[in-house]
Amino acid sequence: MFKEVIDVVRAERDIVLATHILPDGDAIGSLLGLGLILRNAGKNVIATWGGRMEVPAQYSFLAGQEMLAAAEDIPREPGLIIALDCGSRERLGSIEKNFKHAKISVNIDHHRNNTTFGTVNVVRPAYAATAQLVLELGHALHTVFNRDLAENLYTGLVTDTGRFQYSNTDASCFLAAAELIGYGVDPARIFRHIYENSSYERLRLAGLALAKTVLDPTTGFIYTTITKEDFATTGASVEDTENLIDSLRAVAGVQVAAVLKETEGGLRISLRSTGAVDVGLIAGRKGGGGHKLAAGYNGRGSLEESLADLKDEIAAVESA
Ligand SMILES: [Mn+2]
Repeated sequence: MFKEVIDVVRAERDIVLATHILPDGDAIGSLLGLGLILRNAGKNVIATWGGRMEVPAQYSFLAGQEMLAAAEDIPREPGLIIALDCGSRERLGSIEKNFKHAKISVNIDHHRNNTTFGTVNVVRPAYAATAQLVLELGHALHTVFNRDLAENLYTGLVTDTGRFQYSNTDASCFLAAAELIGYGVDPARIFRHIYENSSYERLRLAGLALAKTVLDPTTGFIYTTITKEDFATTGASVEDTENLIDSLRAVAGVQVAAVLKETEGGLRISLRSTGAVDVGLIAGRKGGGGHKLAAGYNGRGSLEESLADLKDEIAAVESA
């Protein structure tokens, strides 16, 4: 699976790693995890993503952050760039042009609608997390694993599987987890960092958002909205909305959950499905990305217009 990747990695000394804007646990864990693998193999590694270069607080414990560099500090024409957990070149944000101008570009991902935008592509939708692909790439490169590296990959695995509860969780996830625990990962330590590291601002924003939740019991569509005022009142940031949607998805009878957020960069719409509706299809039609159970896109027009449009999309998918 990784033959071509290994060939290009062996031939290059300086390697740029990139992941998608507003990186989640799998994005950061895969980015830093592969960074540590390549650094241990003697490579000079720079890791980055487009937009604000700030590691969300719940991932600040992860090792390898000294490899991170701001998007503007990346070579304009890298010899080798590897995108991780990124469904399309657009999702790279401001790194997109460096990716386009790279001599060799590699795309390692598990999003089903990945646009195979690299010169070398390893896209495996059957994998629950990109971190699982990085683990296997590590094997192929004969990596000596340690706890720092394993914690990065475990973080990707635990976040993208919803702590091993989503329908993408299969035996291979538990085998990977068992292997990573064997390298020294302490699941309780990771749990505390990722899921019990909530800020007061995040809690207050969740309170506002949950109080506004609307459920349509006939269609099973549940949603809430977060306005600029909500962010301002609570002092919370966009990153603070990351797991909010899971609370909506958890309600009995829900088919599709949505959170519509007014961010600095415009209206951002996150979608989750409990299984019957493919939200990746909906997001894909709107120029966004994601997979069957989790997807997102940028809304057009006002919050109200985007919400009406989303309701139409869901009705069309459900009646199809
Ligand atoms: Mn992922």
